Amino acid sequence: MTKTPDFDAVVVGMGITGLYQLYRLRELGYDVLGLEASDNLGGVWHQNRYPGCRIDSESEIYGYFWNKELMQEFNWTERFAAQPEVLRYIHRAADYMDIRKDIRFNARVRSATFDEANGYWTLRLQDEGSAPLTTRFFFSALGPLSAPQMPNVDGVHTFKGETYHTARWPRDPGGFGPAKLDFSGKRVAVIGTGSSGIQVIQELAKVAGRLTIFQRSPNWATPLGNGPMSQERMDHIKANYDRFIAACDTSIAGFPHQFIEKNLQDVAKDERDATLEKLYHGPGFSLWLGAYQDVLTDTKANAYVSEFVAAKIRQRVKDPKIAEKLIPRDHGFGVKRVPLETKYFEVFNQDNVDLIDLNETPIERIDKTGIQTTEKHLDFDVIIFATGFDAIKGSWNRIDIRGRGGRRLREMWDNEVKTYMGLQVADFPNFFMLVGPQNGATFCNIPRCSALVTDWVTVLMRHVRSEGIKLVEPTEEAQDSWTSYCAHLLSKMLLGQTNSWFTGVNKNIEGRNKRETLLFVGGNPKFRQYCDSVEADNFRGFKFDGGVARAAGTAA
Ligand code: NA7
Repeated sequence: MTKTPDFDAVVVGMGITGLYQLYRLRELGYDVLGLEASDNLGGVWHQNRYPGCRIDSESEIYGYFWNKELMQEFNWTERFAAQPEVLRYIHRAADYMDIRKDIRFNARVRSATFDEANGYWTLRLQDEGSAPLTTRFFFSALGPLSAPQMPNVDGVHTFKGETYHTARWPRDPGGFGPAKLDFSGKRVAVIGTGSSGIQVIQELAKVAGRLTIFQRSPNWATPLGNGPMSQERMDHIKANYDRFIAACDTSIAGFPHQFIEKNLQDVAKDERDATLEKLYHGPGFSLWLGAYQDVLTDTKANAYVSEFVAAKIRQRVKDPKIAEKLIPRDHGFGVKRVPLETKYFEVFNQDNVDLIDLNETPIERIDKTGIQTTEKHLDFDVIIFATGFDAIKGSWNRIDIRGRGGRRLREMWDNEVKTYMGLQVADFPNFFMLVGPQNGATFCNIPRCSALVTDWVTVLMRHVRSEGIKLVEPTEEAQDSWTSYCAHLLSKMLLGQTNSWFTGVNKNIEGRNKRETLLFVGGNPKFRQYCDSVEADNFRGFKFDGGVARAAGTAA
């Protein structure tokens, strides 16, 4: 290793996770740089500015718990904050970290190549005119949902009216929220009924002249339970933050909901129905992450809850034919991401709203004036694509990442995604992924769980610094063991047997029809225990400067 790189550590992606990792590395004494493709920080909260965009996590647990001053200063105004408030919060956190001076904006990384002779990474930016950067350590905090995906429909780019993708919404130049677009009286189409589609539909139904919803797959949405945050409640939260944090840290996905430690079938029908009723009307993911422990693993228990939610949809939607179309048939409750809603189902009782079931009448093409289905042509002023993302590995696939011997991460992952702890990949030394495939923070309340992962990576990087280590990478053996462990855990969950972005299936992308092991579903406490055991065992599974620190133990 002859040459000295420009930086000790570069963190790519300045969302909630990357900002914190950058800060922690700087505080450790590393010479750092943050790179962000966009013109400002905030990640998904900077980009996803569609009307109705908000968090499905209770506001008070969607934050940086390491900063006690910020926790005491910031007053959330709603129980589930809207996007502008979340972004304002992230900007305030950035003030506390004094981090903007360490970030280069409008810097999209095109490729990252490991230079074996010098033991560092060379990053090239999209902007051809910029010189490559070199860094010893390359941290990628790209976000699992940051590569927007358009539908693979003929003519998708030919429409002459207004088009928007929920994940690339125009911004209010002077504020944190969306640009002030006027949809009143307009004929608006929304394609997609995932979490984003449901949120935007709820809002636009209030103003659009005609709102036409193109639904391919309905979802098991449940009530969000939002409302204003009273000062009294905010004061209570501030006085009891430790308890709120503890509740998250002992729960499977970092939310303040715990599964009931009983199987559904073991509980008398009256009691279980009363419990499900209470959870359905409870806040946030109460029903998804707080019901009986077997609902997400046992087909019968799952079918029972699915039927319970189906009955709610039938109660809420006046037209029985439309209600049936809104009830999912291809998956049970909670085995895909559960969208949370506020009067979503009631939207279908409005005169200005139509539902097009794409299973009955698929879209044939989009043209200059509107959308042609197999049944009819509909003219629109606006088409909104709420068609999601090339999720999880898609964010990483957008960068040409090459490790030892020119190995391309993308090509390796076309075959099979393998990682150690969702943090590193064998033959890609000094390359770290945060909230990527198979990481403990990805199937989790991301701000909370990613901060815990970042804290742990910081412990590893402190060790690296104090020992003067130049190369960190996992052993193949540790990687195989971790990947098998993730696959084993996933196979026990019904969601592992279901096509969705959780399992890497995306009908809009060629070749993405087979399920993959992209998530660690063992839960936040188990992931942290694993991290602790690795640290206690002399960073088991990692190699430092080419030498094996210690043989990898079995993952379980
Ligand atoms: P999702 O959850 O991936 O939803 C995308 C929606 O778009 C979903 O209803 C899709 O139907 C639909 N879609 C995608 N492609 C098409 C085409 N070609 N034709 C018709 N409909 C289509 O993305 P979101 O942005 O809503 O949410 C992503 C995550 O962000 C969410 O889970 C939260 O964690 C935050 P499909 O189900 O594929 O049949």
